[in-house]
Amino acid sequence: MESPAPDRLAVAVASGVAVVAGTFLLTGFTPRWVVVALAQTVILLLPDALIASGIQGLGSTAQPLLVAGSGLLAVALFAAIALLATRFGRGADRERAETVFLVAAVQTLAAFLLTITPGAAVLGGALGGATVGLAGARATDPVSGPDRRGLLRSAGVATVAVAAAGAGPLARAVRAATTPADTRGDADPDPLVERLLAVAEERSFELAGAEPLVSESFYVVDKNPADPRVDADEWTLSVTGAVDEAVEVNLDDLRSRTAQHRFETLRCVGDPVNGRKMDTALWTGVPVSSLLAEAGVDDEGCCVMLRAADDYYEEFPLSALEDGLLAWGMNGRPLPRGHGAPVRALIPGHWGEINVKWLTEIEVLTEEATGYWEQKGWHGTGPASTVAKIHHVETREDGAVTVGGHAYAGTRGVSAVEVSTDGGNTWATAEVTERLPGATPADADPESTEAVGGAAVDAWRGWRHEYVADGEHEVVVRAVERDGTVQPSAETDPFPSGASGWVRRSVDP
Ligand SMILES: Nc1nc2c(c(=O)[nH]1)N[C@H]1C(S)=C(S)[C@@H](COP(=O)(O)O)O[C@H]1N2
Ligand SMILES: [Mo]
Repeated sequence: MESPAPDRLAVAVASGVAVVAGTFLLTGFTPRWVVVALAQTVILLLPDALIASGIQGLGSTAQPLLVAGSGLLAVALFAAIALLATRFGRGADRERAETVFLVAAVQTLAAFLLTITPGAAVLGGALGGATVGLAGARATDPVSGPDRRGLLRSAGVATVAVAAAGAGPLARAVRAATTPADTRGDADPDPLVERLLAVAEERSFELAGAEPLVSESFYVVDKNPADPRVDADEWTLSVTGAVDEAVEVNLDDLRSRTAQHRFETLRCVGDPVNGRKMDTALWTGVPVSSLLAEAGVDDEGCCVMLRAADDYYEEFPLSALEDGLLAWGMNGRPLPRGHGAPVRALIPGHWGEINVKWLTEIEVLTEEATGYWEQKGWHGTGPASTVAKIHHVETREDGAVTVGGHAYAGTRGVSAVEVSTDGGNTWATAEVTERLPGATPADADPESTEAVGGAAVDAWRGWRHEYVADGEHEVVVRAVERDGTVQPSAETDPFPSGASGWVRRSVDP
């Protein structure tokens, strides 16, 4: 009466798939899904040095691989539980019921231990057990006797049923995870934001291969296999530590303060010198200083620890935070989940990593501490280094070549971009875009000229240069800061404190 091993294996795998799909129905692609929880466990177990280069360096490549691997691991784990449990319950009906219950109970327990999410654990376990029950019932049907094909069919049907139920949410999650957030435009446009975005568009050079001044696709880097989903209605931000009085605000409190729009560039410390982890957006929020003033920072306060809903934490000087923005809007839309909804910090001129997403707490410290990435060997809490990138090369039939890209120098600002077409022997001054507008109060009159006045302190500029080619040229580019400092030529890798050096590209028309 005993079904041969391959069939039991098939049932067990189907049961494992049922748990993985069943839990997904309730959690979606969030840290509470068993697969993502397993991926996070794997990250915790891997050596820091590997994580250090893995995520900030590879980021978008490493994470989907990790999630896929964890998916297989999760199926294997729950299949193994089903396999072990079924060994104890072969034969009579009553025993089979006990087997189903045993499978469901152990799978539920395992899913719960992994995710601390009771609802999803119970649903997953129930589906896992039901799959075994369904298949087992067919296999030992007293009329037809042992029926291997029936058993396989049941397992197949159960798998297909669960997969079908999960297909919708899964497709949505995959789409959300793989489509870069379109953060431009707005369903309910604010005329001031529209005007600022229009100005950015007018000032952009149109260069194939390079982003306009407001990025169409903004890079994403964080430590999470799946981003936290923070309920905006329940979200609060507290200011704690060395302050006169701890302050706690919710989103309505924040939004009731005088907001402003700021063009700001972010760059990841893991960005290679000519990489793509540097982008610019128009952010809407309130200056952090308004909240700090309310809490009253102690004189001994030197630094801050920012904490987030994904258990991320970064420490840096209080003085850097004082210029920061608590942003809930990006290019006129609510801040997307992947960029830290409902509220993130924006710290002018500093590496991306202290621009904490899903922000929940600002603790004022009286002595320095170590942040998440610094614990893994990075030094990314300071000012971003100056860079000029070549993302556009276009050759025309008449021999003219146009090269272009962006230059960024944090709050030091870019005053000029210089281009060499002979490997760095001689230099010409490139054409650069007009600076983006400065911080604009959200209640400014969109019609007034002041609304687009000033210049952004922390935004990149576009550059382009045309030359006539007579064969191969080595194009080199470097930025000049506002005080005349020329970007240093010494080359370093991104790890541990950011890439530096001049970008070179040999161009053969
Ligand atoms: N909570 C949280 N905030 C975070 C991170 C993170 O892992 N968790 N990653 C940081 C890093 S390394 C960078 S470069 C920026 C990237 O912001 P973006 O994903 O919006 O481009 O977010 C920072 N903020
Ligand atoms: Mo980063």
